[in-house]
Amino acid sequence: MQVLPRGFRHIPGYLDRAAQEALVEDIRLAVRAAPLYTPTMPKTGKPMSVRMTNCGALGWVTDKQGGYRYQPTHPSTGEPWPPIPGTLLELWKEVAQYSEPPEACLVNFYSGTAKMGLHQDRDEADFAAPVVSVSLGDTCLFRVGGRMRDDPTTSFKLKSGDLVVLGGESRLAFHGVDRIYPTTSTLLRNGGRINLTLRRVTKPA
Ligand code: MD3
Ligand code: FE
Repeated sequence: MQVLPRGFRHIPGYLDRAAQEALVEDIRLAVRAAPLYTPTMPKTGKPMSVRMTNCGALGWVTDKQGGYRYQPTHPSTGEPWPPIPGTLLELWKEVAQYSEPPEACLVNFYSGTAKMGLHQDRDEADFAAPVVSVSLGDTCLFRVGGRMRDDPTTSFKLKSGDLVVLGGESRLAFHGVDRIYPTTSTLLRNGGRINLTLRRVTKPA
């Protein structure tokens, strides 16, 4: 039986092709200022297969020494993260149903063989705010479960232009990306998948 946590919304085709192309250009500019880097797991130092960067006042990073955290600067360049593109701030206003703007936009880049293991997003101080995710480029097989690691999971595909809003009970649901389907989109010249996640990190005053 398919069980999706309450507050989970998948909106297929939210962004049309022109909006996706414009967003890719915004992300290319951001990546020029804040290059993709290879994050490593806490304690083991094992590299993740997904490469990452961020936009916004705070960015999510991980490495062997410091573990999972948010910080205001890029781990290699030491520079502040570039601003979150205006179109993403507008998109948050449209779908988040949350009064304050996001503080972080994590940019995940998946090559054809990259994946992301089942995990919870729990490094934020404010779980009242949703996580909003935008998919660009190749289709992926995505999995979402419940609040406990062993809860049953539901799998489905996320395509270029799709949005996922994780609010309410779904905010702390376990989730992951099992695989990428190469050559399923023509959006990115060299293929692969970009996922953007918008997050509120601190509690508003
Ligand atoms: C948040 N990224 O960066 S985003 C991550 O496609 C991450 O790159 C995935 O998980 C990606 O942390 C998935 C969509 C998503 C789906 C379910 C969630 C984010 C979620 C459930 C709870 C919180
Ligand atoms: Fe996540």
